[in-house]
Amino acid sequence: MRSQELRELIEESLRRFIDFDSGCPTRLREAIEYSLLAPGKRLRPQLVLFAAEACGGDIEEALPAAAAVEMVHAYSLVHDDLPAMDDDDLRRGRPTCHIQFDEATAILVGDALLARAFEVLATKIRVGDRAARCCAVLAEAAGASQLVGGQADDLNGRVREKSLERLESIHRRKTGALFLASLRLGAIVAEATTEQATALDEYGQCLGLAFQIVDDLLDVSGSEKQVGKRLGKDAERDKTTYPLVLGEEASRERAEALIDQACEAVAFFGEKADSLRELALFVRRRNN
Ligand code: GRG
Repeated sequence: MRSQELRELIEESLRRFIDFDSGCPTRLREAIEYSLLAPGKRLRPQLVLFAAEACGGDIEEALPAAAAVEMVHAYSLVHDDLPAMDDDDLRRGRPTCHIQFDEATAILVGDALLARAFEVLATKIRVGDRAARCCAVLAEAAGASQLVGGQADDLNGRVREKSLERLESIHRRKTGALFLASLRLGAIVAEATTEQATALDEYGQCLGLAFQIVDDLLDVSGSEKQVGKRLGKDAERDKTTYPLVLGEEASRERAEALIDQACEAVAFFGEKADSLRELALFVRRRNN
């Protein structure tokens, strides 16, 4: 499937799965649409679909899982931008949710998206056993030991230890967990073999770290207009980053090596993993 078609399928599913009934107040609905349908890269939903495709599964069947993981991601961005967290006013090239609406609404948008993600998995993944496994995988990735734990450590560690080990531990949880969960969701929907699931896990771990290294590099040398969020905030907040710990050149080399490793991990899928390889190459050269 061409990437434009795939993109449209993802956008259409996102819209469809937030079609709340009349119990949802208009302003909340607008804020949810504003946040979820904003022009993001949709990397995580693509990972779900490409993983399913690599394992011989059906892309249409994986769409609810793709939408669910993007909902969790969008919730995390809305909450991360709040004054109590990263306090940002620009996201995806637009005012952040709490600036465009208000803080209480932004908190509720996150809450609603998180709940909806699990409702979609539980009700739209066709086989019951697979739906339950998808819920468990996404809940673990979004939970206190992964996404939320990584965010908590990141918020608490701004002026402390600047070791590579601590940095990677935060990113494995804050960024990597949702990448990995995306691949695992695709694998569950497509009933992957153990060998396929293991390869996707290695791909996901490498890609997640590479993505974060590139994110840190963009914060140092990217263009605010292209990236669509405020840059230079890591240094401003004394955050530990890859360029700070390794230097810019070594960070770039590490990202390259991780992307190569990700591509090697999925080599045995042959051309069925072409999309996964293309996505890894996009992460390497991305400027937004
Ligand atoms: C609030 C529980 C909670 C977690 C927040 C997502 C997050 C954790 C923080 C955002 C800050 C940040 C720079 C995170 C690491 C990289 C990241 C997740 C960037 C955003 O992802 P992209 O580039 O965004 O895929 P788009 O907008 O393209 O979807």
